[in-house]
Amino acid sequence: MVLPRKLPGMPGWPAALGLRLPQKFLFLLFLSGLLTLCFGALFLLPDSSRFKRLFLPRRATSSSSSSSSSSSTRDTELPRSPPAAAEPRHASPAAPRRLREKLRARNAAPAAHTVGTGAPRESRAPFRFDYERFRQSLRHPVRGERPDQDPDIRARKMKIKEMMKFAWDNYKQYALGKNELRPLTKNGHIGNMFGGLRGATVVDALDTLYIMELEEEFQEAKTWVEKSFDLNVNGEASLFEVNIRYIGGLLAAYYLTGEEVFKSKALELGEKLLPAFNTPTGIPRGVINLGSWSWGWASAGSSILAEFGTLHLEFLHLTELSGNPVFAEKVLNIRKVLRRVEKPQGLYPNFLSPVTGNWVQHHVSIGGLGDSFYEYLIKSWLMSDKKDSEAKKMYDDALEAIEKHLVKKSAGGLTYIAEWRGGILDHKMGHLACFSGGMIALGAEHGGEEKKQHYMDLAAEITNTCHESYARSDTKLGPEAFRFDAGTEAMATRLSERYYILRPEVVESYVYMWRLTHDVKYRQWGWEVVKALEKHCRVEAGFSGIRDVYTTVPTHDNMQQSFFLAETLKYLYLLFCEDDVLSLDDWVFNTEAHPLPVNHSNFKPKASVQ
Ligand code: DMJ
Repeated sequence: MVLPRKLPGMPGWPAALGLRLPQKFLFLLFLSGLLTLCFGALFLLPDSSRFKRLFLPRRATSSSSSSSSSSSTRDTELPRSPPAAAEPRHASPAAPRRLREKLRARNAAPAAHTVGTGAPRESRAPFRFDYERFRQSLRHPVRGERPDQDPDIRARKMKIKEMMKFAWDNYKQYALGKNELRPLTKNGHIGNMFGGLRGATVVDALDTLYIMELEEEFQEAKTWVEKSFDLNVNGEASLFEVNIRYIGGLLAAYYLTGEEVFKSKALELGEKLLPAFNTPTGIPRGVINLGSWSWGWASAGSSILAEFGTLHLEFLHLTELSGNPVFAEKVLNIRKVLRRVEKPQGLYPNFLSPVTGNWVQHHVSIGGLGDSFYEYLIKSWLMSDKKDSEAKKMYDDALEAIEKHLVKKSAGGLTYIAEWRGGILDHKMGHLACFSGGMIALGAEHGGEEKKQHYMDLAAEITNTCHESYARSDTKLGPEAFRFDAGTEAMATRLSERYYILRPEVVESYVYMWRLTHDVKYRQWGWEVVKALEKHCRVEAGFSGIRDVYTTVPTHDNMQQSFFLAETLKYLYLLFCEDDVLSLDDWVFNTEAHPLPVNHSNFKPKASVQ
């Protein structure tokens, strides 16, 4: 500290008090402490304090003056970060102020069910999502029988409903509260993907039960969530799996029914996922310890594209429902890192270091490890009511690179998407990659006429190839992966790739192709799957995967996967519903087939009745 020099003939004021040097020093120290204290206290005054407004610049106080100007009214309506004490633990170092401002600007745009549209509120009033307003914004009823439906089509739909009831009843009887049913041994399976969370099948099944109007079964599932779904668990969980199955399932159940329990569980669980983002780049690691509020890392290494790239839809809805911007900030930051990193040939490799933000190795795939990242780009754009043009551009560019480098035609004329290993192609397509027919069709709808036709053709060709992988097997179910080499076309060549675990991706593409073309072959292909499931996968106490699709005396794997109820049966059912049941105008499906609503930005609520 520099003390002012005493001028000749002018006693300094501490000196004027007759103090010695050490005393002067202590006095000044005390004085500066007092000043700091007074200034700091200004920030603790109530927002309305006139005194505060006198001393602090207008911006710092504006959130309090909600009624004083239209812009500040909007400001108070925006989602707010939690109190300072709650946030730092999760605050990513890479979540800059600009991002927050962007998010605020986005949320300020008028939308059907966006935070920030409503009458001015008290700045401290708790945030409440307006569910009624959201329901009004839907353009179609979410479910329900259509009286004029063709009786044969209706009968098929009812058959699929019966399959769902059978799958649920057996799960309930033998495995309720466990994650999956083991239908041969008639017991439950817990596994290690969900970090101690239980009831994956319950949460995954909720919206399917609701859509199929299995009312009693839906109530059973809801009661389990209310009474037995425990979030205070300890253990290592996959961030991706917890997000797509649990968060996605709960969000969809809330939006469909308005039952608060689903919303509060989703938000509580969402909070528990936030420590995963505490990395130098803000790119989350794949595994998180749900019991720990600390860094919670269970594994080192790289993060997987399909995992950190498959959070966007759910996290935006967590912000939408809570008013807390932190969730959206996390995923917008992921977007930013991905936009900046250099893409080899325009492609996105599957592994990225959460520490450096660089690719770890150059393996590119639209199947496992990459798949739903691309899906979430196009669906982010659709979910934003086509406002998120950044996502659309990233999707368009990625698809162009994929088409240029990975899309191939076999000698027999089948179009497929190969995998890429540092520039060398692996002529293999995984079952997981078969969702891409539906995705490309969904995106094609929104290009110009020429592009639209081009991408619809590509989507149809890929879906046809995936159908071939089913048609060429003895069970009429498809293998985990199929190849196009050494004279093989659309068949597995390795023993380890012959299994079928009740996966949905092929029927998922049938649904999109059906809804967008109304070509009846997609319904026929879907019905072939129903028959094959009944014949080869239905056992006494549920449905089971099989170990080899190329033999008609199949060996069962004794597992009824939760995604069979969330996705496979839901997509099959929707294939035989009218288009306005979970209409694509109102909903996007997350990668576990949980419907999340489109944010209708031009929606005007009905004038309120006086
Ligand atoms: C599901 O959990 C999701 O569809 C995920 O995106 C990929 N794998 C399974 C189903 O095969």
